Amino acid sequence: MTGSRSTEIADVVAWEALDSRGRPTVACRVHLAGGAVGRAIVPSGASTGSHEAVERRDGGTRYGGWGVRGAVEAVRAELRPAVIGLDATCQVDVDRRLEEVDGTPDLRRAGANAVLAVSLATAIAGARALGQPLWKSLAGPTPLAGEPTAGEPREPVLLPMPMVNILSGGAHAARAIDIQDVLAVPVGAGTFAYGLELVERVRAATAALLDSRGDGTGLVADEGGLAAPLPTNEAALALVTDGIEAAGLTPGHDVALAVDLAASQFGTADGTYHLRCEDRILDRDGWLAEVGRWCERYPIVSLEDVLNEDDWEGWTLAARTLPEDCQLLGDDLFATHLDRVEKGIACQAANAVLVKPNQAGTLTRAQRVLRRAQQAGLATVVSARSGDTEDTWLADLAVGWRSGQIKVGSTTRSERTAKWNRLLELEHDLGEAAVVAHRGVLRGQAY
Ligand code: 2PG
Ligand code: MG
Repeated sequence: MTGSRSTEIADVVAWEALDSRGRPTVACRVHLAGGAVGRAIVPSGASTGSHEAVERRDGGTRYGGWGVRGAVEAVRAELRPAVIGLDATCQVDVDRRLEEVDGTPDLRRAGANAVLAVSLATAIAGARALGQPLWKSLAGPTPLAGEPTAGEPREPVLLPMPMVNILSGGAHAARAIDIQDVLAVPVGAGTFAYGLELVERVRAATAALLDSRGDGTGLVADEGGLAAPLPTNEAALALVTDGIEAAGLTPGHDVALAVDLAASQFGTADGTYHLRCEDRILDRDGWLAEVGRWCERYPIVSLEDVLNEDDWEGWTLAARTLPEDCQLLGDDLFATHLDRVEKGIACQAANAVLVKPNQAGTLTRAQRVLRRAQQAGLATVVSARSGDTEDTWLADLAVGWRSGQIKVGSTTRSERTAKWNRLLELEHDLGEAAVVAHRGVLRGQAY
């Protein structure tokens, strides 16, 4: 479909920017014929799954090999000419063209970072041209080829329940402990703003506890959370649960725990799990039994990447043996890939899907994954990356796509607060037209 002239892509500009870890990343501006401009900067993970769309990095010595000049050049020389003239409000068409130009399933040739930069900046430019906030232009049913992205949002608008990083280990905190993130979920909050207030109270109280125990709070993890070399992984769960109590809140009632185990990071090729900070190696059954005990002792409502990313049989077993009321969330397992989500649905491997646009490579691919998961009754969580940027589009995705949950990192550091602040703005502006997701969202309810 050829859009009205004003929404046609007139130019695409890309350059090398920095992410929150100080690594280069692709930034992009899409200019439309009518004057609207969209700008986006691509995030990047540290504990990347092996089935993600592939970022293009320069290698060599510059920036330790993390440079993206090649990806920027791919935008200029290949992606730009391919999308000029397309209608920015027909996201499916733009994304399909980008995928065709790359020509590889995982977008490794031009680079998934190059492709996503154009995809995102197009969506933002399209929304501007329509005079709509981004969340609104992303709302409505999944568009088909040739259909404009915008649709009428369902009422009430659903604000996501936040999942907030309190303490980190693994790849986000120099492997101080093995599990990657202990997060707080304000399950008892009736508004987004109050939920954020509760989890910030928990972060501050947990920091004070660490300080009083002499473990210090000088270390800041990649996502702004606390980092401390604790003696065991379980100690991290105990610490944050104590933090909830120290904040004057009831664990499980006001604020519960979510854990991103990121088990592929310490799972070994022979199927065992190597807990280095405890000097223990467990087989799969032993590891699942350990996690099951944690669920009995601590108010855990969500477990992410509990097993290795390719252990489908193990995941099905985990879904049968871990507490039924716990969200079993696949990140590296699904890698925001439709085929992997289909497989997960077929073998009942998990009951929730983490959606990261840069794992998919285009917004359309990410949206299809989210819609398919929701259609199958799975819960969905949109997620930032550990190397993120000041952009706020993820907050708008969560609202427009009715993800129900969002994971952005801590309540500190501006690349994190930018997204929380955008959600606070939306809650303020939407007033009674919006509700925040209630705890049923962890069971795939409330879309
Ligand atoms: C994760 C993400 C965000 P990374 O594992 O869920 O916390 O981390 O971006 O490093 O993959
Ligand atoms: Mg994860």
